[in-house]
Amino acid sequence: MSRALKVAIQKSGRLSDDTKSLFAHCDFHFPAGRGSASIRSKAMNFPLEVLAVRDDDIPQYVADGVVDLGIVGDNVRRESGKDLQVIEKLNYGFCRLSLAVPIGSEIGTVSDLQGKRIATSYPRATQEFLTSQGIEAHIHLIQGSVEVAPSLGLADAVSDLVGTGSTLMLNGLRELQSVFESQAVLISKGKVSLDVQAVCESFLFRVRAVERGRNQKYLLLNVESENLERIKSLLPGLRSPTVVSLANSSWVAVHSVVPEHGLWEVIEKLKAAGAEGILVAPIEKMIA
Ligand code: PRT
Ligand code: ZN
Repeated sequence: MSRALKVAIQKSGRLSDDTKSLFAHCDFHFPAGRGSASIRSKAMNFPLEVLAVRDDDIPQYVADGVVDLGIVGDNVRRESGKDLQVIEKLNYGFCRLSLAVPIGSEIGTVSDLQGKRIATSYPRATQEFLTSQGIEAHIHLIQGSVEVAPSLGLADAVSDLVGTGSTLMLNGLRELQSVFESQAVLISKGKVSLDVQAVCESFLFRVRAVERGRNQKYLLLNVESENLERIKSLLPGLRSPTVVSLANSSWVAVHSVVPEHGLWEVIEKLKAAGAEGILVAPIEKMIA
């Protein structure tokens, strides 16, 4: 007998909107009305039960088997120290854990951190990094507003999450070294249990289709046939692009799927190579 797949997600925070949008694009529908007040909700059209909790609790729930899967920042998975696998990177919630120091600080490189005080909410990851660099420093655990620790005289440096970097700047800090890059990930404790394996496969099939589609664009352009080979060489698509003849026989239309990352640079090169009428369209789902 199969049962519903249980997935823990962040209840309210930086990952919750993107996670809800991912689920909506996967066509998992939840009863309306109870909204953010409900911790547990069952999808109406798919065997899926979602547990909405604080992100810090998710690794424990996955490790204990309370849920089959979880969605958290990879930083939270790493810091938990639990043996949890990343099943899929979800391409949102991008940030990095970085070591930073006050702008006027004498600390210029990571090796200058020897013997210094570092404030962080990520003691495990920070300690692991320092150990890997052969540095002994004093780690001060602070939950929240780590960036003010140096100005309060509590620390010489911080190890904190950075998104845009504006929080560091506003607090007179400069990045010394990135410790690791993070993004939202789908985690599990290894193989999911047998009674939920088939449901898990179809859940992953949908998540992957949406997640891949989100990061690719459908690109259409027209080009004179004599420039076609140059255009083809610039398109890094899945396979070779589709080439369609046009009413004007010396021109063709080219259709291709291209990664969103670096798209502007590709478009500039395509234009320089003779592409005209370039259209970029979103891809809702992409089945590999
Ligand atoms: O309530 P709960 O415990 O569930 O949430 P939380 O407050 O612990 O986490 P939340 O919602 O702040 O973040 C959830 C996840 O989002 C993190 O674990 C990261 O994986 C990811 N994420 C992405 C970030 C950021 N970007 C980010 N910028 N988490 C935190 N920040 C902080 C950063 O440290 C800084 O203080 O946001 C502030 C603004 O950053 P800048 O660099 O853009 O100025
Ligand atoms: Zn948290």
